Amino acid sequence: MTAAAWTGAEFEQQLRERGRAYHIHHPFNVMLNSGKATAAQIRGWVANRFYYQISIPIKDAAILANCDDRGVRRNWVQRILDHDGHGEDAGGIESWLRLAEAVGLTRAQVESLQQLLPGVRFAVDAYVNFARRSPWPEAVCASLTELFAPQIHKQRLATWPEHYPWIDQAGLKYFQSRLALARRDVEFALAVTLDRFRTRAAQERALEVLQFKLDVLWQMNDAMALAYGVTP
Ligand code: AHQ
Repeated sequence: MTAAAWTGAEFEQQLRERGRAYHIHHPFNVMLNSGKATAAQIRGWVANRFYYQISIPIKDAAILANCDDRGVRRNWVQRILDHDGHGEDAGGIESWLRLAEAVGLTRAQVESLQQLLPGVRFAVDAYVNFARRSPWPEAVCASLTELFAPQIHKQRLATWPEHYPWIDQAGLKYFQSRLALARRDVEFALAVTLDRFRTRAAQERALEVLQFKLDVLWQMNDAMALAYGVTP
């Protein structure tokens, strides 16, 4: 006897409950946002997260390449523009490079990926390759870790200026920009997920996909904690 499918509200609640494994709870992130990080640990985090940032538009282009739904593509294409920039908007990758300069790195150091850790590279590449090889609704579902992202961006904006006054606050623009963009993106991705994963088996698969992406983010922090140390 197969279990009955969850209602939309029950399914959404199941997705949101996975937030307990979000990387806001990782000791490395807790250290960053509680003011205990050294400049070296912050620089390591910014340099390594750059690889995630430049990989997001590639991941989203993989979703577009696999997606046969024009309505979804019309919405999803905006994500690439948000990161790569368009018209007057220099984009999120440029904002991340300004964050790098604000924490004392050069653009060349970050763009060279010289500081990229194997564990970060492999986790991010796993995410991009998942998007390339999986049915596009699964890759859409994987982006739902952003259900929990506004909280982590708000936490940085609320704590970094006080804990790290040496960082020019103009460098925090990326986090500010993501507050609205993450909410907009995740609203659409959630609607697609609720619409496309209908049976209980499909809904359980969606939870597995979300857990995979939560593990990607968690592993990035594991690699950085091992390389740069973590202060509890
Ligand atoms: O800056 C982030 C971003 O642009 C995205 C896109 C989205 C996706 O498509 O998987 N996820 C994501 C995330 C961003 N920032 C992370 C952070 O901690 O700053 C959080 C991350 C996410 O929650 O997946």
